[in-house]
Amino acid sequence: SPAILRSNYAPPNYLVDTVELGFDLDPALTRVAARLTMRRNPDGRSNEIVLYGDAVELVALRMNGKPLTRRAYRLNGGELHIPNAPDEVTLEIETALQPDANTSLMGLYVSNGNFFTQCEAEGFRKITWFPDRPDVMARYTVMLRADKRAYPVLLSNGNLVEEGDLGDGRHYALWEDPFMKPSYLFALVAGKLVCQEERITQPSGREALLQVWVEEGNLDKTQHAMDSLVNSIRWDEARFGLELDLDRFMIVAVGDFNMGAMENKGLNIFNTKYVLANPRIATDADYANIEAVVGHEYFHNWTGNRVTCRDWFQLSLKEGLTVFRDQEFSADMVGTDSGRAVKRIDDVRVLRQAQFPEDAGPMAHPVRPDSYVEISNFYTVTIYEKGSEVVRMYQTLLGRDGFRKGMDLYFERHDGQAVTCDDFRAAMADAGGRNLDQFERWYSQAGTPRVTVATRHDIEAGTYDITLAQSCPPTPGQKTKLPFHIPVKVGLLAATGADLPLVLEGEDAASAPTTRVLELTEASQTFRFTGIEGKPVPSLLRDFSAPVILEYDYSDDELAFLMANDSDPFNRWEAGQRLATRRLLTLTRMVQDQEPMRETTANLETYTAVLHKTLDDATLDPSFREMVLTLPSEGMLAEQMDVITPQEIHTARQFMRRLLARTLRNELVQLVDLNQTPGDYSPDALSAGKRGLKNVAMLYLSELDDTDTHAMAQAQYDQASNMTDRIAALSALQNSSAPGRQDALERFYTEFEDEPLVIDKWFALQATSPATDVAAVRALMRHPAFSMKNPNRARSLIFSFCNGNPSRFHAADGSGYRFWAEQVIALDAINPQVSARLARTLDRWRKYAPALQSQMQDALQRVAATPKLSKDLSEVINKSLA
Ligand code: BAL
Ligand code: ZN
Repeated sequence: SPAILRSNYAPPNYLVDTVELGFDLDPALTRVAARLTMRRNPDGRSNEIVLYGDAVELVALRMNGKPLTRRAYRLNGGELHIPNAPDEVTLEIETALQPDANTSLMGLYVSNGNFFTQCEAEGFRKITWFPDRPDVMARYTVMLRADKRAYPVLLSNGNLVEEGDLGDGRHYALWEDPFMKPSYLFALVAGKLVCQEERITQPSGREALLQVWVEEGNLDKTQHAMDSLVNSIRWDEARFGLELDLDRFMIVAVGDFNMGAMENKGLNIFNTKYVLANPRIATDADYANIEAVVGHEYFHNWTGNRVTCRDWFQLSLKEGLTVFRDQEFSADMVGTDSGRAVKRIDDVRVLRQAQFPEDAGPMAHPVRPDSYVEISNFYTVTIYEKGSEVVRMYQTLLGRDGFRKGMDLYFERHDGQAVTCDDFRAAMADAGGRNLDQFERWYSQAGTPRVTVATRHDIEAGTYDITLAQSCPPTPGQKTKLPFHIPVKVGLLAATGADLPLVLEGEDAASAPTTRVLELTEASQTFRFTGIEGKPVPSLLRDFSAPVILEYDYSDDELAFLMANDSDPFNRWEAGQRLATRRLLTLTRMVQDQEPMRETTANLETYTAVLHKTLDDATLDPSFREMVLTLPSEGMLAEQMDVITPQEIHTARQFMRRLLARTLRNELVQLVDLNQTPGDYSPDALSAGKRGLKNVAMLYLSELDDTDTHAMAQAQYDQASNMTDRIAALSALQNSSAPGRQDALERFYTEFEDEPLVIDKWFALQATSPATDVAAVRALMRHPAFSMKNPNRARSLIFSFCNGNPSRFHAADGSGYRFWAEQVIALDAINPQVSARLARTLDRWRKYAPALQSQMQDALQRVAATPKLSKDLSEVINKSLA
């Protein structure tokens, strides 16, 4: 398939004013009648109408009332061209589809007997032929007709204007969306569903009906999603002055879904995983994720729907911004400073673990890509998470108020439009009175910049120089890079641990701040601070102020000092991670060299001493202490190595875990005792933090694999009153030789057999256990509860194994890679988006040790040689092998 290029963008030749859609819903054969009123776009290039269609049968096509003969239009793959069209056009298009045969979960499909749609990015063209591109915005009216008993609930975007019976057991509902929208925001839902609802009044006095729709039997799991929705609405009013613009806002949960959720105007469709929760089935992490995703989709109503993307290259315009908004929302919901830091740490962990590798691999692309083959492959951590970091940097550069002014100007200028990342940057620059031309490189250049720091203290002059130098490695299609505009937040710590006032040379010393943003815009720059008597310890890139890799040659003692004293909680955590990473990489090298790992040579004392102190510090949030106690993941460590050897990383990390468990045993036991949360379950940050700290301690203790720790995990499993404690205990049991481990696993299954989201956890727990090899995964695939067709289930077993069990997946005999190839191929025939995601697992094969590399290459080539691969999958495989 040919690549689509950003440079080829041309405005549409025709605009669509209104769209009337009529659906006769039937799982085996649904008929769709579309009526489009269109007119020539003054900015268009010609009088040719271009429509897109994908695997949808064209039954009839009429223009201005007359059937179009086969000679009057040209069909060219997925495009239908009508040349020489009049200036004003009414098109009537009839199509036929088979929703129950649609396993791609794009367009109109059936899940558990109900109808759902997914149109972003290009699913609408699976429903009808249409100018399916985001810069074509229209007003939609939708008539749904279906059997009343099988499909009592009929939903679409906007307001319900009419409903009634049609005779012969069928009924109808007519929906009207008052807002112009691109086709990717169209949605319909039909089926047996029930809802929880709530009415709210907004500051302007406008009232709105909020609904959360689920299958019957799940009504006891909707309260948290509803609370999260109400909180999201309140937060967007308070922080950005943005109100809900609809009379009715619906969330619908569906068990078969490719993504997390979808922001269709007024009718958000969600993966059940991000809606359903009660203490019995959902963990603290699930509760937090639901809050974040409900927020994310709700915030899209302004950043995405009211102002949308001109073309799909601008995807980060709405996604980066909306991720930033949901991150800020979640942080504000926690409230405390160290709670905010924990959220920040979580987000940075995702960025480093997933986005940095993407940016250093064959799929690397700028935040605003220049080309794609299949746009579905570009719903990436770069577009989302790096995009969010780019938005965060505006806030860092302009301040919170300046950023708000920029947002206000953005809406003032572009409400109702389809715009570009440049438009957003212009609003920020103009509102802030700043030149942000160079900042554009964050959108156009891929790769993670490296910032190298050198310092120099001149005792006599009392000056301290910080020299920042930046570089960025080559990425596909981009050999050389120009300097970025990088905000580097810094502080300087005195020997007492206190922050020093930061006075740059030539500045007035009065009221100097203790944290400031250095703006690095050149390849190298030196910043001179004055009035620095004793040698300070620099705290660099506070709050992770830019998505870069920062290198500075800290001594172990300096890191321990920062870990104990830094007023910036992010950097306090960061210092601990740097110390741990050093130890772990040393240990990994010992394993590689077949040297025995020894505590003394591992030089762990500095690290464990300061860990002791941190864990005992009851003034620190439990969730923060949990973060400090968590070692860098195997994936994070892999990122630090030139040649990745997963087995050795695993062995070294396990060694360190056991060592820490032995060294800190008494503290860990105490943490378990002191952080119990008796009484009714509450997902609030403090309670969740306590459970998190207690459970991470229990998991460490399980490494000791003795009767005491077995008994501790078994007791927690038996007495757990919520899923967080239950699954943590189950995990600790699985991580040991406890006699009750198999029995607990079986009991867990029986108890939650009817809760698909919990059975996903059951599969995932086994898939990620170092005890589970490929053979065991294959056996689990034969379990009656396993299905390849349900994305959540496929992810819970296959993805969890391939991405979350490195020591087994990277088995020396290549069995993991052969398994991967088989599953990628099998999934592609069912659902290309899911298979292309799994394909990404091997895209960095060149980073691995040669013996693994060649087997990975074989597996990739085996997939490449398979006939009839989807566009999605072949793009990923071709780029990986290129
Ligand atoms: N727009 C696709 C799903 C999301 O990012 O919300
Ligand atoms: Zn989004």
